[in-house]
Amino acid sequence: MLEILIATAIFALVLANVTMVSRTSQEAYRTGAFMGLLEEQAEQTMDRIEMAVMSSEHADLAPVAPLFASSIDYERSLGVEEGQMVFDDPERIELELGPGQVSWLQNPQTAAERKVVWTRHVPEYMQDELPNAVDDNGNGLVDESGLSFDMEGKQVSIRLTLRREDAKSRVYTRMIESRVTCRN
Ligand SMILES: [Ca+2]
Ligand SMILES: [Ca+2]
Repeated sequence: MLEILIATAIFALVLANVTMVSRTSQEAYRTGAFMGLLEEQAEQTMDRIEMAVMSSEHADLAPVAPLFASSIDYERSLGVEEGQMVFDDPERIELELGPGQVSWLQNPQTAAERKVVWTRHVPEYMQDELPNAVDDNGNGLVDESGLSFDMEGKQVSIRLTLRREDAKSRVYTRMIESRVTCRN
């Protein structure tokens, strides 16, 4: 009788442990999956921004550090016709602070404007940066936004931060920094 009791108790303990372990790993999986999605979204958006900047032709795309811009206006070349460079419609990539999203616009601020949202979950300020007139993250820019551009010669630096809360109010942040060369 005692043996059966002990066996039952051990079985119950083992079962409780198994349940605990599987809950923990499910939790870890959810956390990892959430962060994975955020990373994927940041990388995909950065790829699009890089492609746009690399195929643009015009100078003065962005200010020189320590100044920065949270939008970039550019035109893509369609080729040369009768000795003249022909450009596609003007485009813009910008951070919209209210909804916290990065949008791509064609013919911005005209009747022919087209807009596509590339990503949401963009905070007002870059990772580790606070609105205090101090360069908190030590990158030479003060109070830079969740999307920022600056230029040095033909090189454009791009920084994108995504921040998102999961269902348990845990905050996840992913920042990607890149430097690309524009064509002109
Ligand atoms: Ca900074
Ligand atoms: Ca700051």
